Amino acid sequence: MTERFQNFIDGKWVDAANGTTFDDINPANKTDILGSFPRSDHRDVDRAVEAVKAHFPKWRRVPAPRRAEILFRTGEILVRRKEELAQLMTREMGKVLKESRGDVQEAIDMIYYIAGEGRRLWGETTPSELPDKFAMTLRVPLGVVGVIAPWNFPLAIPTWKLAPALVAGNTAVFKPAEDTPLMGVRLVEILLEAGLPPGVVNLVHGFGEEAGAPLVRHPDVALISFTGSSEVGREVAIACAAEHKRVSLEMGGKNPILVMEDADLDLAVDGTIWGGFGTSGQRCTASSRILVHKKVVKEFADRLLTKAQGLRLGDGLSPSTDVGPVINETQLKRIHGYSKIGLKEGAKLLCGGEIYREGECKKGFFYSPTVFADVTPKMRISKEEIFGPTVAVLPVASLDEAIEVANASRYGLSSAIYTRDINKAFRAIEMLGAGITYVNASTIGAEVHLPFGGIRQTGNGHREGGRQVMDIFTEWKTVYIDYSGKLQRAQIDVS
Ligand code: UN1
Repeated sequence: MTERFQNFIDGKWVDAANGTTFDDINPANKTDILGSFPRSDHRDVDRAVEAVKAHFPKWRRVPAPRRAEILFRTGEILVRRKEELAQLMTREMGKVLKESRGDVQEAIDMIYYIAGEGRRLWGETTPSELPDKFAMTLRVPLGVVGVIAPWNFPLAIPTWKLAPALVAGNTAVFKPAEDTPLMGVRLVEILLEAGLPPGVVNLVHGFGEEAGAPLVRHPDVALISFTGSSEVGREVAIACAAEHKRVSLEMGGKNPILVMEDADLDLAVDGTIWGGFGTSGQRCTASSRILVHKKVVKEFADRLLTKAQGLRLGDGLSPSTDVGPVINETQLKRIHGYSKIGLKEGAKLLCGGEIYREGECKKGFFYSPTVFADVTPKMRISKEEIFGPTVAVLPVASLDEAIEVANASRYGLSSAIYTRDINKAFRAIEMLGAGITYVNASTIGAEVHLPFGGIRQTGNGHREGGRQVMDIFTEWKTVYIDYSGKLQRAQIDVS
């Protein structure tokens, strides 16, 4: 029988108020159901917000180093259970086991890093313009925050959001993606085991329109932290604006790799394979546009083709698998739709372009690693985020042209350049319009202690990771202390 999982609201594991459920399916084998989960609606969200709101006054007064200890313990449990969680993640989400281990590791890294903030959370002191007066700034929590997480990093991304939210003294309602609800349950269980008081994080499962939207609209939620598509992000931002609510958005990407004529081509091919087909291309940082100098584009494409054709598709739990399934049927069809668009637009299909149904793979949602050559900047496959194992190779005539094409995108998350010329590397660092630029490395693999985020339609000015993440989850409080014992007027009592 299918195991039945629940929401965690007000200290209890409970079903959705409406009693309905949805299934959690292994994308490598759709007959493997991991469990059923509550299909929540606004009633569950309202109860969860009310519960965490009631707990906020107490939690904010727990000293930050004590709050951080709970995070350190959470990290220790994750370290202990890393392998088991990684296996479950692969079963739930599909990515190959070594990447699931990386996902758990990224959660551990973020939790340890942010737990350190418990003994920092620095403000500033600065001289006052008046004598016998002291001035300083403090970070204060916002209150109730709403965390809406994606399925592609089912443990890492929720911790990017929950760890800083909690260390700063906020309470949170967490809605995991409907494709990876079990990882959400495990994370909340582990937080509770580590000593998090039950009212501090509530978990509400469900779909965006039914459970996400009421959270976004709820007047008692001070901040929405969202990772997902730019289309949904826009809706989230509009709804938040109506409530004057703070919103942090991490959205799409169409990340370019520039390959210059002097590049180490094998290195650039390896970076393209890893960035384009790792996680089956389902990262917002995935390398999806490869802008190659025309002097080397033929050679590059040949070598890329050989490597891409050598990739083995299969269940991510099998050690021989290079590329796992994509997340679900809708995405599979969408990805395939883009291959048809690419062909119609006149791009040259070098490999892939089809739903892969060999052997055991017919049980799941597999798409062949796909490479298009002779792609031009105007084609939709070089402009729109596909979020699948599809790479477009575009020939360019110079570094300047490559930068121009790279920047003519509605997105601006990650970027990379392969070159042995330090002048070109620095030009790219300066000119590429993206939140992240790699030199001689692929577009994926950001580290937790550096800011992560993008420009244009990728983000809305915030950065996750790094100490910068604390600017999302705290409000600045400015404090003046006048110890002169008399009325002193700023700007007026000047001598
Ligand atoms: C994402 O795809 O949403 O840099 C995040 C990377 C990972 C995070 C990706 N550390 O690829």
